[in-house]
Amino acid sequence: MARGPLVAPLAESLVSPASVPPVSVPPVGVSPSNASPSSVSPTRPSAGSTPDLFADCAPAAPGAPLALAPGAFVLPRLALADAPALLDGMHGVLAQAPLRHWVTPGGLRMSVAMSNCGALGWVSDRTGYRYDARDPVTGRAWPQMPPALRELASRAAAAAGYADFRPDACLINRYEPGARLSLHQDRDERDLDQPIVSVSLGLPAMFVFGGARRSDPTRRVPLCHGDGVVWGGPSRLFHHGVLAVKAGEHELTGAVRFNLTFRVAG
Ligand SMILES: O=C(O)CCC(=O)C(=O)O
Repeated sequence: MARGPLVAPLAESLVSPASVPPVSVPPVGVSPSNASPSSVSPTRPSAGSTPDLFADCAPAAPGAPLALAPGAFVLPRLALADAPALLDGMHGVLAQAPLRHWVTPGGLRMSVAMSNCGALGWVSDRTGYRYDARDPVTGRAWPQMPPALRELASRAAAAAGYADFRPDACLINRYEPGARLSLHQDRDERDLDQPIVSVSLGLPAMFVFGGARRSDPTRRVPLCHGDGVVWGGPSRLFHHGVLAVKAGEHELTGAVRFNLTFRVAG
């Protein structure tokens, strides 16, 4: 996750649920190479209704990529079958590099707990945001990226039209109910030609995807267990965030949501 100078700390007000109209992302008959913003037609629920994320997240087979913005795609349930192996691999990482709540340069404790695997890990403290080859908590190199994670990331990228994606960083985010990630850009990575690949596991969440400017319109994208999101090319630096996760129970993760976000950072 790249949060440079233009990226606000985790101020809870940056993503205002009231100002972000909920939309669903209907299937569209486009391939990654021909997507345009108009490929997604927002459909709003009737006034006053709240999207039922749990109903939306009933297990389903993987679906065709849904165009979200130029270069950005939702990959419905892409990781459903791999989820147990992904969670096994992730827990192996967390046994070596436990989750922790980073502090932002502004001194705020992030509500999302994080850890990393791969050659580089995303860290934050009072001195800034950066990628580091060592876990500042343990002093050791980050655990290796489990093959199941690496392979899934490459497959997701390929499904969105990005061939040969070889991530060297996987950020593990754990959301307890109420945890959220404010609107931000991922821009600490060295090679911005490489996409970001994100995989959701466990409780559902509402992902918010905007544009190059913080003030650009945003759309809400419900993310379910097994969903992938890939953004790169023209949307690589688009702002995004996650609204506060609602309480619930998932058969594989219990009361939390995990997100694995893969980058080529170095
Ligand atoms: O949890 C998510 O779905 C998104 C995570 C994210 O935006 C990030 O790690 O930069």
